[in-house]
Amino acid sequence: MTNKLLDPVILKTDFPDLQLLASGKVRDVYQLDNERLLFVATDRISAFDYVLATGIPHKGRVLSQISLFWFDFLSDVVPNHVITADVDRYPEALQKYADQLRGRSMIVHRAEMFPVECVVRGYISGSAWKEYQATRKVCGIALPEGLRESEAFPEPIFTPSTKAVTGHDENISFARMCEILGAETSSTLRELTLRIYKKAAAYARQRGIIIADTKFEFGRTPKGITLADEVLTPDSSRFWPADKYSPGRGQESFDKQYVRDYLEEIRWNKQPPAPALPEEVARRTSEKYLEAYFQITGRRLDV
Ligand code: PZK
Repeated sequence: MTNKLLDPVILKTDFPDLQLLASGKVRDVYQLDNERLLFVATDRISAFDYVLATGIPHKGRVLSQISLFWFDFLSDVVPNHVITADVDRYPEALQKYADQLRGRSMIVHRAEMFPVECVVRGYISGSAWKEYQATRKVCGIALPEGLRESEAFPEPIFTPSTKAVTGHDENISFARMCEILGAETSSTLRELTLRIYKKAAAYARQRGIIIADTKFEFGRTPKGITLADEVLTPDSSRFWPADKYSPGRGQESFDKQYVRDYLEEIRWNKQPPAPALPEEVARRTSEKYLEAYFQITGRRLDV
């Protein structure tokens, strides 16, 4: 019999003596000292831009372990910010939080982050599909006529964005990125982004997942330009189940489809407060995250 008390859903962590550096919809970053941060993934889930009242069992661990898999898989292409995810090797001052941290956290190098999000798209979807229909371009990149929704681009495209004041991402041209970061850094980030995406997407495709698009964040550390944040997770990417892929329409989300379907069904007006999820929707969604972890890594997460 499984003891569910061993895996409580964590919506809010409780680290009273740690200094919070940044808090996102689903993850939090704490400052440990001048060189090191503690990165923590909770079990929160967002949909239609809001964090829901219900957590998804195992989600924080699944997303952390997926990022760790990719950091290792990509370590021959780019250095990454991970120092360790082994809680037994965390500083003594964190040991009292070991049960909250295990499996869902990592200690990372503090980086000087570049204020541009490095987005790469292999398939046309979301804001890119809207922009293409209006202008036949995406982020200033001219594209062939006649692309259908969800179709693969002839080649993956680099479509950088910046955080606008609203908190929403604003697509920018590569020329604008060069004004912000300089041409040399911008070219390096574009080349790295495309190489990383191509290597990861080819691997995932063989394992039944289409990575339609994704977002990387880079910073500067003593290792040089370094891959940071979370990497190639369902939260930072569009994952599509390959066996259901069909261009000419929007695709099902690998992980959030049950959540979106439920929220549409109850006709939530998409204004706060965000509703809770029925237990069955949360459980089936949890199973999708565990399945994504298995499909990508070939391993089952202990539950
Ligand atoms: C850093 N974020 C985004 C916001 C999050 C993450 N290695 C690093 N060095 C310095 N800063 C950051 C990182 C990383 N990764 C990333 N903010 C700061 C962010 C909210 C919650 F978990």
